Amino acid sequence: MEATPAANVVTTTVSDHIALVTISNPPVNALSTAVRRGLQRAIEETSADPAVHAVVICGAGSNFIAGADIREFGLPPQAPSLPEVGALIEACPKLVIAAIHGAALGGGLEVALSAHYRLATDTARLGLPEVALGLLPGAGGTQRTPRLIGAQAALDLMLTGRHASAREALRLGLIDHLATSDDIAAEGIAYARSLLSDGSPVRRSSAQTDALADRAAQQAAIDAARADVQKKRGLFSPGKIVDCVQAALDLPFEQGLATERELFTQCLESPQRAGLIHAFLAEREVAKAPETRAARPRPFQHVGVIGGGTMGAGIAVALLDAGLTVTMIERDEAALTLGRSRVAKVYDGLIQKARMTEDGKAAVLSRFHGSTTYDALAHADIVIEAVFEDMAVKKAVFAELDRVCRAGAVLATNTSYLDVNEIAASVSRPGDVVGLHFFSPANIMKLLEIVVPAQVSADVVATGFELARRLKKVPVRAGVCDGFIGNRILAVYRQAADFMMEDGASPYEIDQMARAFGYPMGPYEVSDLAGGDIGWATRKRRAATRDPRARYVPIADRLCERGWFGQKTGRGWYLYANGARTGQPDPEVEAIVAEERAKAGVTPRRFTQDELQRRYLAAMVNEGAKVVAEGIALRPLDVDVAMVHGYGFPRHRGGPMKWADIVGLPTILADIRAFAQEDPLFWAPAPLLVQLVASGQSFDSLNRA
Ligand code: T1G
Repeated sequence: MEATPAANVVTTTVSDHIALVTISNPPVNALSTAVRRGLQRAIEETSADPAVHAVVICGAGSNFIAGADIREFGLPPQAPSLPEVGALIEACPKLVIAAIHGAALGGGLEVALSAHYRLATDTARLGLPEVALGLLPGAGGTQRTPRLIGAQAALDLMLTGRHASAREALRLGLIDHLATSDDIAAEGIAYARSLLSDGSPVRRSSAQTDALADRAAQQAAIDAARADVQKKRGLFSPGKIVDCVQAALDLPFEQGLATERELFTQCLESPQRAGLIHAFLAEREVAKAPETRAARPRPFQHVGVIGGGTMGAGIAVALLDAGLTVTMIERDEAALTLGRSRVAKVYDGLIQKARMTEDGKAAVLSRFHGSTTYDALAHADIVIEAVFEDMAVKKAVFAELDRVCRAGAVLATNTSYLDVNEIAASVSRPGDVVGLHFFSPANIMKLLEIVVPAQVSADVVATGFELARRLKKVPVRAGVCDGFIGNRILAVYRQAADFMMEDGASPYEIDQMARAFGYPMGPYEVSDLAGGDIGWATRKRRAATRDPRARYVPIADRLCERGWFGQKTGRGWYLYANGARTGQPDPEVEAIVAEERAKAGVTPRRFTQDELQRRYLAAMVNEGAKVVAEGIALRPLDVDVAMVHGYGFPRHRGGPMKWADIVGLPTILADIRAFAQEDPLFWAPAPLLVQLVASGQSFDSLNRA
């Protein structure tokens, strides 16, 4: 999109004493330096213009203002700052009205709160989501919002980052008036006229006191929020937000503003800001693949799902939730009934939580069909196969699809590691075959690996991305290799964990390290949740091709041989007494670990948590670099998005490649070279990593290539 010349990002038209100030900075009217300068000029000029009695600020396009320009963070600040623009707007001697449609988020809402009156269209969304970027509202939001709506409501908006509807905003007191049409400029001008004719005074948010009057109640809300924040694993900015609202209660406005500025700067300098903004931008960048630029998706409404197991049923629910029509195919009626019940169970759960009605369920399931014959898919636009992970079984399914599906139908496999090229080559239309690798539970997990085989046509890949958009999934383009991006990297850092376990660390220490780093679970807890038998099958499958020189730790096999697969068998690495979802360390597991160490001739040693973390992450980053170098992932950011959305990598660290950039690639490479002293095969440094260090570049430099 052609950038709007700086001169035109803010325009002012005056008619009949009302100045209409319009911000036009596509795609979301972010408050770039040019917009801030434009707003400053507009307010200065209209303040000084005797013909102007009131000023209406609105946004062109589909939004008011989506906040500060995220891409400017980390760059040298340019004047005026947003707090200065806010102060100018608030100090304006003429009535200033913010006319809101679409998004008024972050700095965008702060601009509106600096105005004297606010109206919004019915579909507008208002919020202060800075916490999602590791920041806090840094343009007066933490001081003006509590003064308008009280500490509790303000903290709720700032700590959740959620978007409030216009009606809720009116109820809260964030806005004063609901527009009756979507013509926001006209609505704004009409509202300004009515305020002028009512003789409404200039009303500065910074001077409002009512909402904070009941000091005890406000303090209670702040204390409750502080207690809540302490539960949030290692996040930096939430605590600062609470400190700011405390300042809003305790201090005069200007001093509160100074506190906000100081704490905002601390958040800006925190690595979490870099990680979270990277995650925000990266999950939008991943949707831009060569195929989505080169081709348009094929239209689709009817999707077939082969298999009604856990994955098939989850995929069906995701498709139904996106408003698509679904036909599930199973080998016989009994299996089909099971598949149907798995789908229905999800909606029954929503009804129990009062998040759906029986009518709602019936309406969704009216788009859900089942059959035991493939002919039911003759008119399907897309078919997703989710059957047992066996090449012969997959090929048999695709042979049927090749027989019945209409020309132009997209044939997709949900395999998590099998060779998609081989599956494609087994049908008469390999150009229509693509991998769509969902993650369990498929109706919940955001990640969708779009696996691109050699013969696929660009519009089929583009259709995969469009499907992801419709399912509100985060798509990551992946090349064909064993495990694609995510599972391939998982296998390697899991090996690193097993090596540390055999060398002396307990599986519980390793899980503790991962949780301390920000993961919701450690690798052994994840194995127990997913089922140790899945990894066991992978290890057995790979045994034939494993490099005989490669180190192999059989401890996990010992547990699986005992049938200790995890939660589903009541024990795995942990004990799950009486169906508990949280496991207890198991002394028998530690005994097996000690026994296997002895067999391997290993004298166990102590590991610090720091060393555990360095090895775990170095293995992840090193394999990530190989995946990028081989073109399995387009860019390092694709690895980051896959690991954040599919493998629990802590979002505030941005992803393994971003984390490595923040730590410094020379440090990571030095670690890998040190670890390679013990095991040169496993710890062979990725040539891409060596090259980037040698040229002083970062992984991020490849994201921009
Ligand atoms: N700055 C720069 N670019 C932005 C942006 C922003 N604030 N918001 C969105 N974009 C880009 C985005 O990268 C994408 O680019 C395109 O716009 C469309 O976005 C001082 C510190 C507004 C609800 O956190 O939540 O203000 O990929 O795909 O689904 O206190 O974007 O096309 O090149 O998401 O319709 C606070 C972030 C900033 C809001 C629209 N604001 N944005 O959703 O489109 S911090 C936010 C959103 C701040 C002050 C502080 C959403 C949206 P590209 P999209 P969408």
